[in-house]
Amino acid sequence: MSVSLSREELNAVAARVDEAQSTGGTLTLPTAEHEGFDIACGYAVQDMLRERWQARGRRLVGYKAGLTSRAKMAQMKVDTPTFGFITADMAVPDGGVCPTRLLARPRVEPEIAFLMKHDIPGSLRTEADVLAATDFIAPAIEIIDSRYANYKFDLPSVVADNSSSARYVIGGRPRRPTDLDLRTIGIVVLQNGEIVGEAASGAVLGNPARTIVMLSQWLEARGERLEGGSLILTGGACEAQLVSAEDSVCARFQGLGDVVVRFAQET
Ligand code: OOG
Ligand code: MG
Repeated sequence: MSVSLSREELNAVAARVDEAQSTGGTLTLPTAEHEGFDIACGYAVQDMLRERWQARGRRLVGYKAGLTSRAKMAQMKVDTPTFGFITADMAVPDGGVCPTRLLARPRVEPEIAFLMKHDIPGSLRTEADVLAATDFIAPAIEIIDSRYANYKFDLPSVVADNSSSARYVIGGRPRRPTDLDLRTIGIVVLQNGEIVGEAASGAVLGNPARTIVMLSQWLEARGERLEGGSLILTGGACEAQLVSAEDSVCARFQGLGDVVVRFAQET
């Protein structure tokens, strides 16, 4: 993979992303600041961010995919899925409170989460491979937070911002993958009691298991692999909704129960 910026330049971008993500600050687009900042540069910055966090003791628990549904691609005006990493301390308990103080412009989206059973040696090829390697499917709310003003970004920039990853809530009733038809799970999102989003799980690449196929292939191309116990957020099934302090959000998943989170300035 060719990267057109020097390590120093990429490191400087990673330091700015780190600062914005830690304080709820706003970033200027790396693509506007550095000529030639491409997707490879975005992932190089993301890797540096991951190293910085791991060095500070933040534990990697898995990955998130972004822009895997048409609704999300249309909303954000980009046309390729992206990946990011998630850490243990990003989790908010189901029914818990998510503080907004350190978030810039949080949004919520309903996602199907996978918990992998064991290490996946090579890349997975089919949806059946994915189901065989999956321990549980759980419903989730991802709380994304773009550090770019007005959610205006391009692919290399959003990748550098760890695909807008911020917090996540895993809840409901986890189920074995073979007990579900992963294409037709009905999802309704309520914000302060009003329906603000509706989708079927198949809005994500026809079947959210497809996200795991793409993720495992992406990891394989990077010389990494999907580890047993990894948690994967497969991508928002419908458009993300902006939230603010005092909002309460419930995502209701057919056969998988509800995921609930409330937002507050402080806890
Ligand atoms: C990019 C992240 C998208 C998803 O599930 O599609 C994402 C963004 O919209 O800020 O997490
Ligand atoms: Mg998402």
